[in-house]
Amino acid sequence: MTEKRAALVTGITGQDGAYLADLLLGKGYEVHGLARDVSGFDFGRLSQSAQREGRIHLHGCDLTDYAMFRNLVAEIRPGEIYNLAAQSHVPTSIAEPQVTSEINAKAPIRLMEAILDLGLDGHTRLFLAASSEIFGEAGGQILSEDSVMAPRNPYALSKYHSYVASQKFRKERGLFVVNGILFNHESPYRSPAFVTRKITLAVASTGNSAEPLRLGNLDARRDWGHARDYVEGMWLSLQRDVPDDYVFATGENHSVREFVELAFEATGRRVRWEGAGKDEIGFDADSGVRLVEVDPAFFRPSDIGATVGDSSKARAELNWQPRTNFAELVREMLVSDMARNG
Ligand code: NDP
Ligand code: GDR
Repeated sequence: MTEKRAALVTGITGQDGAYLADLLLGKGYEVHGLARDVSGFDFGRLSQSAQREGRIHLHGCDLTDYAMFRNLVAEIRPGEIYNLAAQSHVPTSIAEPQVTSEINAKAPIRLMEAILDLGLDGHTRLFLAASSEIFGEAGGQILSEDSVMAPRNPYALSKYHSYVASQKFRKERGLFVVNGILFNHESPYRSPAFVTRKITLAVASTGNSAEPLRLGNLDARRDWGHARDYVEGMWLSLQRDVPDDYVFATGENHSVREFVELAFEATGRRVRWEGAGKDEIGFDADSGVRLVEVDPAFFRPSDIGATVGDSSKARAELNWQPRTNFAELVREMLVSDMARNG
């Protein structure tokens, strides 16, 4: 019998952790998952076969506890590590830049050092979750691996730090490390701290008399894909003979406003907008009930106006492509939240 390949996924309790664990189990990996509190891992997020087989080995470990983390890597000797753990919320990074830097920048660097110190560099391939935030404001320009990077908040800076450091580890020390430069990707497992899930949760739970949904910048545009498609890209990127960096994106963007409109449309309501800026209000076009209000508390000091990515390198070299379009994504998230409400 061939030995199972072992994979270690940090951030297993997060959105991408669930999809990636499922994908790896389906491919026959021995999956080890790490998070601060693994008791929060929801097995209900896995496909039924993965649940039945109960194959995930969970390890409670804070990434800032370097000694414990290093020991786990030494013990598991994973062939693949997917470093998904992060403080991933941009506004929180402004309030907590130091914590963000510890987890998003320093921990991946320590992880790369650990792989080398343990002599695992010929054995272990590492995927790092980089972000389209590293480009900063690009004025709607289509972004590829070669685009100028100008991070503009502590989250973006922390991801840029680890991205630059990893290129040194790859070029100068021979480490097999890949950056996935991930554009926004969403799913029913997205935390409500992010705008898409905030919208679908609210739309799924509001009747006509409920409180309006309060949002910030309605005109922000994002290249939104589905997390399920992006974790496939992560896996593909570690199967190549030579490590490299890849943009994962759909190539089109949509505004927060469009997301709101589609979500309400899926429940049979049409939004009529009135006013502008912080005074803009979204009414139910039929009943006149207030559905959406703008709340300046959700405005960001240096928000990025629009992102759109060019994933042609991943498409050509990895044979990767996003399978879920924007309308399908909104609908899947909404239907899932409506089902949860019974
Ligand atoms: P989530 O925020 O859903 O998950 C983050 C994970 O990191 C959680 O499991 C969390 O655990 C864990 N974590 C946070 N702090 C620590 C710590 N100190 N020690 C150990 N684990 C910790 O993120 P996503 O799944 O959405 O994203 C995965 C990765 O991809 C992240 O690195 C993110 O920055 C990056 N990314 C995501 C994009 C997206 O659109 N989703 C786009 C670009 C990049 P806990 O449950 O305890 O909080
Ligand atoms: P983002 O995602 O910052 O792009 O980071 P988020 O969903 O938080 O914001 C997207 C856009 O929506 C605007 N917005 C609001 N955002 C939130 N959270 N809440 C609101 O009420 C609201 N109203 C409008 C924001 O201003 C912004 O323009 C995500 C994370 O997954 C990062 O970890 C990842 O690196 C990037 O995507 C790529």
